[in-house]
Amino acid sequence: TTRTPLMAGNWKMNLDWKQGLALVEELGETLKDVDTTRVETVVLPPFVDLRTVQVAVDAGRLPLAYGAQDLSAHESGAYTGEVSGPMLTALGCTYVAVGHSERRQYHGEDEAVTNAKVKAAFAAGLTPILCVGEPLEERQAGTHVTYTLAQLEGGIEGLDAAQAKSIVIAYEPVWAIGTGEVATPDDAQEVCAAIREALRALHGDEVADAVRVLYGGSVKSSNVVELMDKADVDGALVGGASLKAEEFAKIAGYQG
Ligand code: G2H
Repeated sequence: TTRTPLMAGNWKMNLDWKQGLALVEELGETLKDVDTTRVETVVLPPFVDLRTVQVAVDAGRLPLAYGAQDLSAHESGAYTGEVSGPMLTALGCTYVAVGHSERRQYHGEDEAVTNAKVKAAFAAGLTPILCVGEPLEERQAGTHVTYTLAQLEGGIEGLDAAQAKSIVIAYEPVWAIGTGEVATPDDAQEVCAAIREALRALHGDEVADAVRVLYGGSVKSSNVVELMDKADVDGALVGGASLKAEEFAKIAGYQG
């Protein structure tokens, strides 16, 4: 593949600013030995840790890109508790996760909201990492591909070709998230390939061949190599394992 692999650490709702600072310092050390240009390395901390990451990156102590786990669909104004895309861009963010299953499950975010947030991300100059993936019932019923592709199509509706080409898709089967139960490399490949073919049907070869499709769900340094071995898996969205500097550095420095 000619696509640059991408490893994104999703800290979720972990680490207050002091703990975030400690992890940032550790990551700066452990990533020294990692070629973060070969594998694009990204962290998605809580909003309150973003400024810490920005300071370390600007000082040359942390060789990675960063972003947020969510953003508002609105640009500014009376939306109490929300954080906008332009606010993230001003903090040096280049990525933002959209439609994570935990947003869909616990905050009722549907296709329309997810699509609006994808568009808000692009409007602010951010690259959305659109998360899709099926719950256990859909997997058991054998409808996991159809279900996931419907989320994909809803999420990217109305994008132009340039936007579609730059988006990142993360396939995260809900049953594999934080459960220790990783999808098999073949399971991951099946859906990641289906996502790429759906992009091909909608936007053509150039887009389909450029888009990074990540796998997420209990990725660790011990299983990342076999997942990355698959033709259509271009990286990982890493939760729990991204909270340990050494582990995350091993994932970013994996050797295929
Ligand atoms: C899936 C993943 C990161 P974990 O949500 O987004 O988390 O690696 O803890 O399963």
